[in-house]
Amino acid sequence: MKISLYILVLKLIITTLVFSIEVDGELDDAYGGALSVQQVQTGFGDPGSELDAAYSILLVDRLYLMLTGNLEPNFNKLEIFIDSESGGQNKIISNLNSNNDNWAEKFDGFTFDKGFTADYLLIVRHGFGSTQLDLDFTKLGAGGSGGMVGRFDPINSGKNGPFEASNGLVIGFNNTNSGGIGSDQGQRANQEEARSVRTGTELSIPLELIGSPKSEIRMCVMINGQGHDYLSNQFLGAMPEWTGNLGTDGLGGYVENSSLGDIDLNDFEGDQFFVITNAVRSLEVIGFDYDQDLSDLSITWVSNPGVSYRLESSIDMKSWSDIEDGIVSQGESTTHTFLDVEEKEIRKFFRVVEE
Ligand SMILES: [Ca+2]
Ligand SMILES: [Ca+2]
Ligand SMILES: [Ca+2]
Ligand SMILES: [Ca+2]
Repeated sequence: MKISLYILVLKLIITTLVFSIEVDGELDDAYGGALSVQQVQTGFGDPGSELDAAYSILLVDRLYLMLTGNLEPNFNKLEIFIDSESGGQNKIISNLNSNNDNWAEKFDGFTFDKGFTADYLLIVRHGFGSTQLDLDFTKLGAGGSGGMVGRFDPINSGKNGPFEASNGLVIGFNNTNSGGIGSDQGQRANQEEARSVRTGTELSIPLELIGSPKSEIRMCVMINGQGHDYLSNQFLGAMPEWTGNLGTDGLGGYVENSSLGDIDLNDFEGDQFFVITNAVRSLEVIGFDYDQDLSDLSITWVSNPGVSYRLESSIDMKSWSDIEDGIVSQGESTTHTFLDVEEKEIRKFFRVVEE
């Protein structure tokens, strides 16, 4: 017999289910597999600047992004273009955009692959005081705006995150990777090594900030030189084998006082963007059943494969105690059953925590 009486309790559970993504510049298991892996060794030094792989997960109202690799503290720019709305710019037109950090002037005429129309840009600069990270956020196009939303110092603050910016973005940064891809510029990267890197730049982006996207999100990630005018060969989606640094002109040359207008990503094989198709995973308990005859209590929740969970209970929602841990995920949903539970014992609050 299933009792509807506990629907009230169920609602309370929904609000307290917790997934554990820590924004600390370190890859969490909850991300799952890589969405994009580097194909070419870096032309920006090793250790220097490299992009090994990209991971992402959407949870409730946030997009989490983990870019493994390194960013040299010489003002190299990590540029993350986001296509999360219809419309936007397939070709960057300088005077349609906010020119924070002088990016728009330098990208004037730059063209993305067919199918990518940029709506937002995140810039991570590394180098001020040799240790600091600056974060810029830009909404492209008419009515858009851009500027610095935070300055953080992972080295001197003694932690890798989370650091919260003024607009709700959260960043974590761990630059200690010494493995991953090598620096024989343009040669095929060892993708197994690239996948083994677990540190780099991690971001938590409020979905509201990027237009509350309802369908897939596309990202074009690249590492640029200090003036936004000398591109490396480090892109995700990755450049094809034998691609060296693009430079200013797409051929590796530096052209003073010029833009990246000669660069058209359609000229490089494959898509230099990746797609985040994960439907938003709601933190949801989907079943709470008490069998009065057998005195069995079953709790079912939406789960991630390959992780484990802990169930906790509370009588006041303030202090919580473990009732079971190490519950191995059963896949897309997980059910845990407690046998012989007295009815008064279920008049409590329950919550599920990802371990
Ligand atoms: Ca993390
Ligand atoms: Ca778009
Ligand atoms: Ca490396
Ligand atoms: Ca391309």
